[in-house]
Amino acid sequence: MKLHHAPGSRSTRIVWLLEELGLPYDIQFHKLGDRAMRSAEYLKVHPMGRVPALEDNGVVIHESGAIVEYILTRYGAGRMLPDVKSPLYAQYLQWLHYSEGMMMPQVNVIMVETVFLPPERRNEVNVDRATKLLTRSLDAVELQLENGEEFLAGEFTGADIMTGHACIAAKRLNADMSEKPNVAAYVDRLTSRTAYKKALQANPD
Ligand SMILES: N[C@@H](CCC(=O)N[C@@H](CS)C(=O)NCC(=O)O)C(=O)O
Repeated sequence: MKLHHAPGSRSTRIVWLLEELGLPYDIQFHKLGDRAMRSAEYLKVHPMGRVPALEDNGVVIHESGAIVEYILTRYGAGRMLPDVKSPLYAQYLQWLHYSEGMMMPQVNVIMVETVFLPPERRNEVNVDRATKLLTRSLDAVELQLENGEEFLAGEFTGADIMTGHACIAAKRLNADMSEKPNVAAYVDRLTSRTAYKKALQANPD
């Protein structure tokens, strides 16, 4: 498997997953903001010139959530994935998709308005609104974890890779966690995992 990865981006999710599963993989490194990500060659891999993308035995797949599902169903041997007949399966799918559907749009706005745009084009109103919405999106995660659950769908699953990573990003972007002790503890639990720490170390030399 060859993973297209840019450190500090969503593709960290896939490195994390591969490390959790102990699967072998190669990384082709990219740099966020680098024009090479829009080269004709890379656009054949990812038509939007984004990461992550995965190449595997002639298959090319992008969208981090789809890649998580692909790896787990193809290579996970039942790990990190509730049985399809279990009620946890619906919960798993819900939290797998919650991150890109409800959280990451706000993360994108904050990143664009605080990092990517030149200072004269930044808009604080957009940042404030996105930060408030991002903080609100964490309420649902707080509720899910309020009965002492450690993870979003039973055992640690692909849903924690997806929405857990979005919670980690939210904390980094100053979403207010003061009234969300369960989310704060969840983020600590995830970031202390060995596989997560290894994923952060995936950098070009
Ligand atoms: N929904 C997509 C989002 C992919 C995406 O926007 N990736 C960002 C990194 S977090 C990217 O590649 N940005 C580079 C760019 O826009 O040039 C996914 O989950 O894979």
